[in-house]
This record gives sequence, C-alpha cells and structure tokens, in this order.
Amino acid sequence: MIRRIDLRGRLAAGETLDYRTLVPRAPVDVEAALDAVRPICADVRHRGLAAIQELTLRFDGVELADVRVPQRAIDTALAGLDPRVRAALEESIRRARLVHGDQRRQDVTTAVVPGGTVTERWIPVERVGLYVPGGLAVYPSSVVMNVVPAQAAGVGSLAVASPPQRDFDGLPHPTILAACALLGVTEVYAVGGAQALAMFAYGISDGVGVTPVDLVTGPGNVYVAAAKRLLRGVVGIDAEAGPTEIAVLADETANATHVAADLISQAEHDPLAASVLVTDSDALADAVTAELDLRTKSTKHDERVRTALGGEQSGIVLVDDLDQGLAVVDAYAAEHLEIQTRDAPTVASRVRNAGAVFVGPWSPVSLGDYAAGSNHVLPTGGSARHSSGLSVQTFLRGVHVVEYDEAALRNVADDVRALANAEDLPAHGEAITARFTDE
Ligand code: HSO
Ligand code: ZN
Repeated sequence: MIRRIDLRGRLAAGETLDYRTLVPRAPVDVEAALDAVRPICADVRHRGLAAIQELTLRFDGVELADVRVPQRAIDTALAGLDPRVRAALEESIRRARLVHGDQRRQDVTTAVVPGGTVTERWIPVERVGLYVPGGLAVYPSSVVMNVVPAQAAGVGSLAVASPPQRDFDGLPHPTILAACALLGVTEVYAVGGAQALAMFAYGISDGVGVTPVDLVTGPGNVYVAAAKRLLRGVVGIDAEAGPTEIAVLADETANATHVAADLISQAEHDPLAASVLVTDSDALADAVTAELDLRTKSTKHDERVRTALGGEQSGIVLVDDLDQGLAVVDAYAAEHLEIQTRDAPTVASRVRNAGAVFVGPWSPVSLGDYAAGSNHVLPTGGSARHSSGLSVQTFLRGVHVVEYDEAALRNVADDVRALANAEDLPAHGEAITARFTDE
C-alpha cells in the first residue's frame, strides 16, 4: 500500500537528481480556502459577537450566548480530569518548562566605539491568542506546547480559543479546559475556526468583549491556515501549520517494528499526514512494508492510517547509502525526522533541515509529541528549510536600543554624510550636521 521511490544507481548512471521534486509531498492548497474564509473574517470584523454567534451555529451547531467560557466551567473540567491524565499533563508541563525556561534570552549590549553602544533588548509580545482545534482529535498537549513558551517568554496576557462542542454543553472539550487550568490560563473562548482567529485579530466590543491580540499561534486545518494568511499583518502569526509529517532515515540496523509503529503514529493524525522512510536497506524496506500492513489492520484509526500511508505524500525512498539518504531528508525538510542508524548521533549531527530530530532507537516522535520537553509545534510542508518550531523566541521581539554620545556621533558624522549623499538622501546627512553647526 505504501509506494516506493527507488533512487539507487541513478547517481552512478550520471543523473543529476533534484531531490526536492523526487521526494513525496502532497500539495496543500491554502489559496483555495481563502475565498471561504475571507467573508468570515470580514463579518466578524464588522458585526462582532452577532457574526460569531451565527457562524458558530452554522459550523458547530451550538447556540452561543457569549464567547467567554466561565471560570467555573474551567474549574469543573479540572476537577473531572482523569487523575492519570492529569499526572501525565503535569509531567509534560514540567519538562516543557525546563526546556523552554532555558531558551530565555539575555539582553546584550555591544560597545561599538567608545561612547557608542547598541543593546539588543528582548521584549515579550504583550498579548497572545492561542487557537486549539477541536476536530478529528483533541489535543491538550498542544495547549501545553503553545502556552509554556509564551509564559516562559513573559507574555503578559494569554487567551485561548477552541471550538464549542455540542456534546459538552457548547463548551470546548473538557480536557482542553483542564489543560488551561493546569497552566494557569483563565481567559478561554468557545469559538472555533476562522471566526476565532478573526476575533483575536480584530477583537470584539460587544458582549463580554475581547481585546485584540498582537500574535496568534496554534495548529488548525486548512481554513485556520487560510485565516492566518489573511489576517497576517493585522496580527502576527506563528506559521501556517499543514498536515503532520514524519521521515525516518534508517539503515539495516533499525528495528522494522519500531520504524513501522512510528510511521503509523503520525499517520493516525490525518488522512493527509505524511510518513516517509528513507533507507539504503532493501531488507528493512521489505520488513517495514510487511509490518505496516500488519499493524494497520489492528490500529484504532485504521482508515485514516491506510489513507495517509497510501497517499502520494507517503513512501519508502530507497537510496544508495546514508550520504544520499541525508541529501534526501534535507531536501524533504520533514517536520519530524528520526535517525535510526548505526551511530545515530553522528548521522543526526549532519542533518541540516528538519523541524525536530529524534536520535536513536529510544527517541520516537510520539515521545516528543507529549513528554520529551521539546516543542511539538513544528514547521511543516518543507518550511523547516527556513523556519523553526515554536519556542520562547516566537514570543519575543529583539529591539535595538542605540545610544551614542556627542563625541561618538561626531566621529562617524563624515561616514553617515557620505552614505546619505551616495543614496541621494542629503537630509539624512543634514540631521547629523545640524548637531555640529560649528563644523
Ligand atoms: N505530532 C503532532 C502533535 C501531536 N501529536 C499532538 C499528538 N498530539 C504534530 O507535531
Ligand atoms: Zn503526533
């Protein structure tokens, strides 16, 4: 069911291979969703609460009296949380706080010349809106992964929005609310989809009111991605998250059962999820294919998994050796990359493009999804070539603070004037000259 792409022998035959076009990847058409999302954003902008109420009835089948989830509903959700799940979430939060706490940045002052300094000050974004989807799966873990770095960065005001559920009295899913409670988030809205992002971007003034945010983060489907694309500029965005991806670079030492289990673990997210194995071992490719068949039959979300593994976005890529394997995974730039080879740390150190790298037999992606301490909001669709996953940095802005004294400015005045004249912007030079009329 999973297709094969055989690249072996092609380099030796003198071919030049453009790996980016050879690796499997499904097109995700955010552009096409823009038309559906544009009127929704406009409606929320102009009609506020009334628009959100109508859209919520249409998309979620819920009559919304107001958007804000009452604190007692959040408290009730926490009280009702399975103690085992609570303990696991608390451990996940503890580990994520360790890692993200270490990402905090110090302000740095550079003495450029005597009397002239530039300080890079790291200032947290003031207010953030976090979107938590409620579709195929409910992800309290994603609440952790978004909230922890924002809090570690020192974001002052944090609001969460998640779609209201008919089965839960028109509130967001209780495990989402409970995760908010564990993280100390009290401002939660029962609004989903593009309307939630528009609400965050524009704010609403009626009902309880919602103050606009400066930055929205969080995963979502193609409509959420389209809303982010549309609202970017009005508000900052993290990234347009696409369907999840796992690539595994493996040699003959890898355990086929583990590799297959890991490929299926991410395929279970979404029929559009991508699972890619890159290997130089025929025997491993065959063993993984057999294991995939076997395990797919017994896994809970077998339909989703079968569709994802059988889709054009998934495949087993056969390569001549690990060097070619590394070239392939770098070109693919997977959201998650596992290295299951001999001397995995050395191979992993050569990877350039991946959202996150999971090294050796005991570091599966699902560990990172929940409890490694790393962040699971990662760049998809090849954007790991130029972007990073969510971190404290996402919620900070580096501001240059420039402070020169008179002598330091005087010393560089001729240079500024020369460059200003070269750009035919003499008023720039005059702004310097005006300070030294004695010259
Ligand atoms: N693998 C997903 C995150 C996730 N997995 C949430 C389970 N829950 C995207 O990195
Ligand atoms: Zn996952």
